[in-house]
Amino acid sequence: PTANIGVVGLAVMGSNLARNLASREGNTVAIFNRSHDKTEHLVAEHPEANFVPASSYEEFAASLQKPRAAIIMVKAGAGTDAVINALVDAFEPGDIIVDGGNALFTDTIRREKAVRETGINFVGAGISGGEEGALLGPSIMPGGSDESWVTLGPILKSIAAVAEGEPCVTHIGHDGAGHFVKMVHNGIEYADMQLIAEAYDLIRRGTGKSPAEIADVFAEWNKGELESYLIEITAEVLRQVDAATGAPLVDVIVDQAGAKGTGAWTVQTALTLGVPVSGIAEAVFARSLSSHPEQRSVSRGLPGPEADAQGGWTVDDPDAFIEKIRLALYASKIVAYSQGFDEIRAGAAEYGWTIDLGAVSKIWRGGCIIRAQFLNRIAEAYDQTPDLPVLLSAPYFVEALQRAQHAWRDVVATSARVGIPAPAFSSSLAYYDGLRADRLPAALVQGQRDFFGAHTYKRIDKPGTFHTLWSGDRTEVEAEDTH
Ligand code: NBP
Repeated sequence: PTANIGVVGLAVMGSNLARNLASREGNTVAIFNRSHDKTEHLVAEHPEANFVPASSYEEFAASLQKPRAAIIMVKAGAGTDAVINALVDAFEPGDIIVDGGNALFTDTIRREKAVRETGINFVGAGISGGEEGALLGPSIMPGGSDESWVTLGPILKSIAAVAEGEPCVTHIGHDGAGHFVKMVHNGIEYADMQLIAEAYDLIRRGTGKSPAEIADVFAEWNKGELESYLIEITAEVLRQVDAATGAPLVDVIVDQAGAKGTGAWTVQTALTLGVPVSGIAEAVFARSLSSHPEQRSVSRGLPGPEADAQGGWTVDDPDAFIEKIRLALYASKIVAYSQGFDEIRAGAAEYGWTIDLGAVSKIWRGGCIIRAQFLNRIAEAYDQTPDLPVLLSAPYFVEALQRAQHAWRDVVATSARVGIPAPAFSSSLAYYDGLRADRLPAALVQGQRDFFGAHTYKRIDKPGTFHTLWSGDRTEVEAEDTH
């Protein structure tokens, strides 16, 4: 056997990952695909690559040095289970099976448990960066055992993106930890994209600037604290002119955003964990709202405000307005990341993972869709205080929020006043104000709960659990803690 790593599944992601692996010094890559023509095609297209093609799982296993390590890149779900079963049959105890697809972390936990019984290591690895990342260097989020990391670590480091001299891969934690973190990465990505879209919409409707002019605004923002891949590509998309009509491409694209489900997973998981990822949730819901044309068409005639953005409203000072939106975007982005890291913290506590949050932010600096300068600030915050209860309370972010908050409030108020939906901006602000509140109306909610369901409450002035006899004489009694 000559190969030190294998790839199963040679569609676009697997092919690119295999080519990336083969391009690195010292790697020989065993390759296998269910339909053999894809394997032959890849070998024919890349005669320079160090590939060992296999036409069966047995041949694939025989071509790998021990402990064998293979990365699966097939359609998530039933395909992944089929390949795992075949590899478990062909491999031996001590070998390593990596699922590099977008699996739901609970599936990864289940698979890891089942595969572990055979003595084989199973590693769920989140891989971000799309096709280009797979080929040139993705951000990689592997879970799995410490034992498998010994073999896999050097191989994954050799193919990962590099940010400021460091490879964008770290052992996230056991079993499903890697896919959990990848899931939250995608959730943050949804929020980031929605916030940028809201910023664009407000600028366009408030200033009347063309998409190409707004592209210049984003290109300028990309030189400052908002510098990121998503801001960069936003400028590119806005600048694009449709060849068929000559119109800005963004005006030709149907305004319905699709989703493959990882954003929804992030929110569903957060609901189960009790983590308020409201910005991410609004981003997922905004895509859902956009994708109901039948509801939107019957709602078009609904009344709007007097100063209606659809009726020729414009701002007096476009430059000042744009700067306010930049600040609102930055503040809301801080909230989105803070919520995402909160979910990782809560997931780690729930599933017993030890996750270094600073290390997570560092491996997102390159290769992945949310790569940004900003992630260095997050790493610094966790370096200073590893058990920070909420990211936005770190000194750097407090200062940034202080600087941004007036503009943020102004932008949210304006959007409400003129009827431009800014769900991610406004929910982020509500979250921020909720966190910093001295007292929340949750006290009233708890009172209501006690009224109709005898759910009890705690008092601010003495320990214990209490209930008011609402349907009796309304005196207070000490109650059993029913929480
Ligand atoms: P697809 O998701 O389109 O899957 C196609 C591959 O799955 C083919 O190799 C196909 O083999 C194989 N396959 C299927 Br379908 N069922 C199988 C089975 N029962 N047994 C064996 N092989 C089976 O490929 P992709 O777009 O390259 O994505 C691969 C993974 O990467 C997915 O999990 C996807 O979610 C993830 N992904 C990630 C990113 C990212 O940015 N990180 C981007 C895109 C995709 P065949 O050739 O014989 O049909």
